[in-house]
Amino acid sequence: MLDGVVGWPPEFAQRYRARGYWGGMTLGQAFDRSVAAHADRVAVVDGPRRITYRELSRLVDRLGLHLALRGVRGGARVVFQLPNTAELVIAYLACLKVGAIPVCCLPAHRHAEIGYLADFTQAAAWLLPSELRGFDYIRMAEELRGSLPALREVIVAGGRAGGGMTRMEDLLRDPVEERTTPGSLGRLRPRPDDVAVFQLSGGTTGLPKVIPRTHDDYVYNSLQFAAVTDFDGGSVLLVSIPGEHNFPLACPGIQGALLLGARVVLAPSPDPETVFSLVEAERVTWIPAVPASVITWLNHPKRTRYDLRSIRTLIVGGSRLTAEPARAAREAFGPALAQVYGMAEGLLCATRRSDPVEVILETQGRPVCPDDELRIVDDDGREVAPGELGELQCRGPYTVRGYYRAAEHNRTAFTEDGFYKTGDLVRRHPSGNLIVEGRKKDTINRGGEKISSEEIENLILAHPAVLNAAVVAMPDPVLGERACAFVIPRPGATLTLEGLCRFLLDDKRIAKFKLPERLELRARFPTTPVGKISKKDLRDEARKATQA
Ligand code: OOB
Repeated sequence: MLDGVVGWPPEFAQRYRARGYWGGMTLGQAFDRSVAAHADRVAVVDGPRRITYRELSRLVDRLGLHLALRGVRGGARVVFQLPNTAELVIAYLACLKVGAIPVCCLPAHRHAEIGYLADFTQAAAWLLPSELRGFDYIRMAEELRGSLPALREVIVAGGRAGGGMTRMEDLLRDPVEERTTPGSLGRLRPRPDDVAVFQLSGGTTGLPKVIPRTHDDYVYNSLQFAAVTDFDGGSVLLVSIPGEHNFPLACPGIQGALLLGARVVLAPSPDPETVFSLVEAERVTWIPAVPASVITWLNHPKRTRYDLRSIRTLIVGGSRLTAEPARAAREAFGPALAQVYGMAEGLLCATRRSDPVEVILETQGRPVCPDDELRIVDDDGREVAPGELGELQCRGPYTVRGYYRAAEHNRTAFTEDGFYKTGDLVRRHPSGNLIVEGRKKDTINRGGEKISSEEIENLILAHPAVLNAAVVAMPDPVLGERACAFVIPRPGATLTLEGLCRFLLDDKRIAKFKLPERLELRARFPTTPVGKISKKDLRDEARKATQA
């Protein structure tokens, strides 16, 4: 086990194995088994490219061998920043097979996020596009490289590479297997209880937290989620959310689809017409989506011109699906609509096809595993009465016991008996399903992308015109929430939203989705009885300001 990873206590591990949740198989082995059974099926559709399982497996093994020869194997960390293309799928599986650990960053991340995460995980490699939506990733890599001594390989997918970088295309074309004797590299295959993937937390702290998911737990995550949401080898999955996210990657996601012999259709973005035309052309059956996308799809004037009848499951989560779009989605997609409440830390809840309509519309589902243990507690950590609101804590065979290298934070993020404190405020619906009513944690959920208030506040505080700052959520009809920054300027100084955003983008170099979208200047902040900034009052002020 990697240093800095908290595993499950032996008695739990034993129970999860005995009950068959942990199958003792790595993701790579499970993929190989699927390839053997489905070699001629189409595995991945990426624009005009259609890749069969046989071909995919050949590319995965080739890239894996290249990585291993470069020392990217056996626990080495690999920063993933690839858009939804076949290269993402190939590289992900290649890493899993040689025991390199994908760090699930996003194409939207910039210097601040990548610089921190590559350093924190001591990443040996970084996979990135050359250019995307007008942003030059090669330049970012050139600018960051010098400060990342552990980073040996920068591998570029699509387009040109910079000096000292490698084009993934060149690796995929080079039949390295023909000149490498099998076994000459020693044992490459990881063990089922090794860390397979590093996911990123939704972030309540100043810096993002890294979530270690093992092969055993991540295989189960995908297959069990598939089982309760009617996903099987005949399914056609459409991925329009950035593929590194846990939801489109592993619930059952790209990985689950490929373990089952299903087809993965990659969309570059959730743009409505792109999605509709792919659904029609590929007879897509299964779509994971955030509420913001669903709202945009429902409102699109050309939706009814496309044949979307192949959709069997439209599963919505990542942020709360409110009543009105839920009803509209049910009208448009009928029994295909389902809800999921999940987290990169593990726990997955989903509504079931057999649930009564109101339960599908009003709840965010129930756990997918009989051994998911849930507790709803008050501020003192005592369980609340049935139906009352409280914070959800959870523990189970695919919920981590700690963040990577975060001993101190883990003491407050988990209970002594190993429950993860979700920070979400939930209540039980009479059906037993959960309703997610809000949250205790200080984050903004912007259309499913999580923003840590503390992270952005710390950056704003570095602005010379700022005396104090507080970032809160303000309501948005499509995204659900957006960030509103409250700032007390220094005496005589002033600040505009534009100036603040320029500072955050050009000086602090953060991902654009984290930018505040409204700035409110104040002489003082409302406080709580104990003298802390009252975020509740600020949220109320932000709400009123958006209505004005
Ligand atoms: C998913 O994962 P993360 O790690 O990006 O975010 C987890 C957080 C939860 O703690 C909760 O605050 C929020 O996102 N959330 C929801 C929700 N689903 C997630 N809040 C309200 N309603 C929902 N349905 O977001 C994620 C991971 C796996 C599957 C689906 C979503």
